Amino acid sequence: MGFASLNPSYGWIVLLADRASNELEEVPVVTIAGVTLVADLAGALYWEDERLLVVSDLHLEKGSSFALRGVLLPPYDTVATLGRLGAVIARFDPKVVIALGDSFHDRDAHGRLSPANRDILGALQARRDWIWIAGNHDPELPCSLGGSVASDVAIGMLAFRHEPTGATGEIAGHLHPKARVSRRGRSIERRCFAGDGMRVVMPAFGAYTGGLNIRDAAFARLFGGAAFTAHVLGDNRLHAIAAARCC
Ligand SMILES: [Mn+2]
Repeated sequence: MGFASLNPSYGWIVLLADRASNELEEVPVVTIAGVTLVADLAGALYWEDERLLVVSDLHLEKGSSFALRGVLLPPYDTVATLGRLGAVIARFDPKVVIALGDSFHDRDAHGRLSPANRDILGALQARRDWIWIAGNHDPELPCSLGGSVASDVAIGMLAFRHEPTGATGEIAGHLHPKARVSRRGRSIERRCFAGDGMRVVMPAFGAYTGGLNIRDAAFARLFGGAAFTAHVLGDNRLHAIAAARCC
């Protein structure tokens, strides 16, 4: 895969050449501090130059976490989330994967991974640099999980951390942004990337994760008002919608 050309009339779309078939394809992108990343509709970002894939807030074992407290959810969230992650990894074949924190729903959640899910995770990690960024739900992850653990990572113009600080070039998670838009009298709410060109907050990737509406004050504080864009994850494309137009 490689960028063919930027289409300035759309801004967030480039033409991507599939090297194998030599076909051109339009893909959505999000630009952060001058770096253009492919936005995958599953809720991941891919940095072609670094062959780096980033996902946030997997919240693995959320189902079993609730079960421990007597709230029964179907216990299939981990296998569903790992399955979607596997599909994204197969699409991009990244050299580096960053899990941007809250990868596990609670401090002990990694210990509740079933042997089968542990194997699935191990297969995803094979032949890649895997970085677990510490989140507030999973501040301490053991080496036995594979990969390395970090509080944050800086590469070139970009900084990867769990909780957004608003710094330039920051890719963060934690807030689980969702946007609600009304169209023809119908209101829909979908996960989104929230960004203003200099920083972005990623959607939660996990199967059972809730979301925070981007009109919440937490986003206004981060972006200094509503001058940012919701890159909304649609079924077939990414919809760039001004935050001020969301409700
Ligand atoms: Mn968090």
